[in-house]
Amino acid sequence: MSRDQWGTRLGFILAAVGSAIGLGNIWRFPYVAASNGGGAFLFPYFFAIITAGIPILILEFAMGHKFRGGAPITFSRMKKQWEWLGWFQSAVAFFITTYYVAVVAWAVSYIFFAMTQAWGTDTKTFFFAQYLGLTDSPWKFGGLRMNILLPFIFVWTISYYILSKGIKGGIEKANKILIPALVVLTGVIVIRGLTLPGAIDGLNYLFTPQWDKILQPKVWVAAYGQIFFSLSIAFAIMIAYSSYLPPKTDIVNSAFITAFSNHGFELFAATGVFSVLGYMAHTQGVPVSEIASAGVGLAFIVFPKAINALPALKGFVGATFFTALFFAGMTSLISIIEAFLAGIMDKFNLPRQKALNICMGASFVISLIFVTGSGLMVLDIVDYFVNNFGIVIGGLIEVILVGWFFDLESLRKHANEYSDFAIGSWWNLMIKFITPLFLGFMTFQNIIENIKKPYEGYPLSALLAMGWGVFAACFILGIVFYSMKGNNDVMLQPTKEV
Ligand code: MET
Repeated sequence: MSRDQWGTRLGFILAAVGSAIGLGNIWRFPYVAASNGGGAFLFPYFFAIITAGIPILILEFAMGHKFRGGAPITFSRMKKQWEWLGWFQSAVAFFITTYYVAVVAWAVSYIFFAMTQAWGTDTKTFFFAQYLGLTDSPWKFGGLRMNILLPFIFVWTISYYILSKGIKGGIEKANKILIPALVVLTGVIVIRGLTLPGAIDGLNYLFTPQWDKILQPKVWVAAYGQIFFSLSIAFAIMIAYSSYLPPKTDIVNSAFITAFSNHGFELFAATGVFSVLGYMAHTQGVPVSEIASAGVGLAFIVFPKAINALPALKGFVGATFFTALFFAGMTSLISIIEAFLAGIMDKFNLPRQKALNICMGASFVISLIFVTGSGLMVLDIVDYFVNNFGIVIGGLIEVILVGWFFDLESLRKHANEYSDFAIGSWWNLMIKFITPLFLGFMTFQNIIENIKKPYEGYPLSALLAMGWGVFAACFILGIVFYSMKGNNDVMLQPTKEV
């Protein structure tokens, strides 16, 4: 079987940007920043972009491009046993998919709610009680929520359709439409936000550093976690996407364009969100910090409230915001499914359609848990553990293995081969020393903290099963898939020398 390929380099960049820009930028970044000291978060955030985000993105583009496979085949071509890490990262991607799709489905519902402000004045009760039917424990599922099931199936169906059309005809095409549309929609929110009174208070909150917070390891781990999540690195996506690149490709430039577009967009979208929050704080006479600290509910509770407070065009601005969230989520969702789909297609030599049915079938079944009354709590736990441990530790192992037990220099040469500007040895320094040191130390601290103090006060049994358990499941799935008999002999030989 010949490997699928992107139609154009622009198509690849749009798809990579589409993967990077997602719920993480619009829904996650504002609340992670807000709960980690607002402006204080930005310093570790930029530090993590430079020391880890961009270097790892270049690394993954170079790896996928050179070894032409999804994460498992790529790692196995570097060293046979490393295939395990590829499966570990694919498992992380698999679990993220299961809850990511639910949040995209909420966004779809909220497009409609926004039109008439169906959420009423008490947006919190509406979201938690009426919409999610939230129970009082992660273990109390309370049955499937039919109101969520409909948009949920809608989102799954679109993803299935796009992915079944392949790389060029599906993913590339979808991104060519959705990404420009997303930029326009977000632009509308930013313009509306910035022209509201009080906007500046929201921006001040986001951009004023509170230096006392930055000594906490948890802020740094959250920053690294956010960078990895936001750039879609260390969980199989970018390796898979770059494996579909034509041989002569400018790797370095593509990585920089992807990273700058993603973080530029992240701050752009946050400008819109925080200026609207600033306006709301202004009208209610409360500090922005009070409004912004709403955790996962920021986009679905606080933002609707802010829409209610707008002087005009509430339906239009609200629907625009949630459509943006929907589009951003869709382009990321398809990338994360492609991440483990590529691994399955490679290893078992399956045609796309068949592999897609297996992969999406399995994630669909598990994702149903997020359509129940305890969905939000399970999501909060899984998201926290998968990001702060799964992604971060997968990334840590990746940089240690590749930096110390592989010819890193050969990857730098490969990345530079067709690139307009070459990366210097600073890159080796980041991959080999800076990232593993920082990430290793922070992760260690964070593990200790989490053992001492259970996350968010959830019952220990739930944290063990849904948090640590999912993390352990990624390890086990890694071993299981690694040991399965597949197309391994073929896997040792790159299909094409590049
Ligand atoms: N990069 C994506 C985001 O920021 C997340 C990974 S792909 C589901 O939302």
